[in-house]
Amino acid sequence: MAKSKSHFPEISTIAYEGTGSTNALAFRHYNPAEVIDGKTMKEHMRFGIAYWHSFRGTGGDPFGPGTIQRPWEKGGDSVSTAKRRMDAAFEFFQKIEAPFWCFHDRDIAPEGRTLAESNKNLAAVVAHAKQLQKATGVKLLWGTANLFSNPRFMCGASTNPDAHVFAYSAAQVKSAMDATLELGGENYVFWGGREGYETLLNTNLKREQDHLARFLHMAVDYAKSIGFKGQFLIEPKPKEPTKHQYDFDVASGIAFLRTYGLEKYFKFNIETNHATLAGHTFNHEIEVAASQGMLGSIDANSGDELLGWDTDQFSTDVRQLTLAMISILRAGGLGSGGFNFDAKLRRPSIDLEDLFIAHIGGMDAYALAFKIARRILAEGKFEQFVADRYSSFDTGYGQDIETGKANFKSLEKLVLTKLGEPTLRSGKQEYLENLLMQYLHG
Ligand code: XLS
Ligand code: NI
Ligand code: NI
Repeated sequence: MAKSKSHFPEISTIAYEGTGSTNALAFRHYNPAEVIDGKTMKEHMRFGIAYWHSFRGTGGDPFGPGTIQRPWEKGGDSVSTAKRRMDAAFEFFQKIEAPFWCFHDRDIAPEGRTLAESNKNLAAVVAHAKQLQKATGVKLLWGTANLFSNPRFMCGASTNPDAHVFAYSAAQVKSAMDATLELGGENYVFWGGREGYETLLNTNLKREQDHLARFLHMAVDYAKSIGFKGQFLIEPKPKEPTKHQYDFDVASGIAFLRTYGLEKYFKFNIETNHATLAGHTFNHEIEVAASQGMLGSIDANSGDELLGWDTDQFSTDVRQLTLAMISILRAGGLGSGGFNFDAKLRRPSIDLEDLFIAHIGGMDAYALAFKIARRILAEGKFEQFVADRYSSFDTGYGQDIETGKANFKSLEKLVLTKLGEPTLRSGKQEYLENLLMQYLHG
């Protein structure tokens, strides 16, 4: 491949300068080369860059068009622009020290007038991406299909009332899975797009959910047929764009997958602000997935505490991320998943360097949270507290309850003859919150 000119000539590879640094274009906590437990930080964190935000986001909102202009965006929505944009993207991935990227089919290649034309465009750009991956060592964390932007998907994709749209969606996902396989993707994501409804007055909820399950079974079968070994991930979100999305949160996702015999094939891609929109904490969603061995990957971002929609901001909330990291590390990590920055610049953040600064902040916040969480787990104070809190189930009649040896009659007898009234123990929430503050702020 010809060595093209730099798209970021003024910015070199972001260096780790430590906490003493005041350089806005340096890492203060994420040291990619630092070895911890035999693995580099780069390997531990598995950061991914979301193509749709970082290279297709223009800052548009419902009140006005984009504000962000990039020098490589000339030549219209063509395959050659797509390739030039991708060159810029891979230069960015390298300079920001992210080992992974993620994409939707329609982010990377223009949609054609027909499906055949779209497939052709996609194949051309995927071939280009494959070369860039080889040249840079950047790998694909996951691929997915955009089944929500084109007007044909206005009433959903696999949950569309029209079988024609279902068929089209199947064809599109087939190509997106081919592309993901071709690029060695480690996972494939299903975010619900417009899989939900606006009003039950025009909706057969049961039929739509059956169709969604049928679609996912087809995806599982197709993956087997092409030898795709990556992990399938469901990304729950409670609302937006539809009023009610079927993959509402992790708990409803688990129920859905089990109802339709799909639980063996899927884990969850948990997005920080989707959790908040569902009325949960990020940490809660991680724990629910982890409790069933279904924690897959993270879409790292944040909402705004005053806004009730998916603002997709970069997060520097170290407290929240530390709590999330404790749960992730306790669950044994993310396996083939990673931390994908599903986050975008604010509309007035129009400088090229803002793209770097935003990711530096997100990466530093996660790296710092990772380090604090490791210390918390190593010292084991919270773990010990929780273990003690449940210790009455470790022996005697408590153990009998857990192992199924106790029943209502035996327990009634025990209370009447021996136990009497329980002794109350404090939950110590304030003590634990203060302890957390010590780890965070000394
Ligand atoms: C939208 C989702 C989307 C998925 C990928 O809210 O976060 O960006 O991550 O389709
Ligand atoms: Ni997401
Ligand atoms: Ni989102």
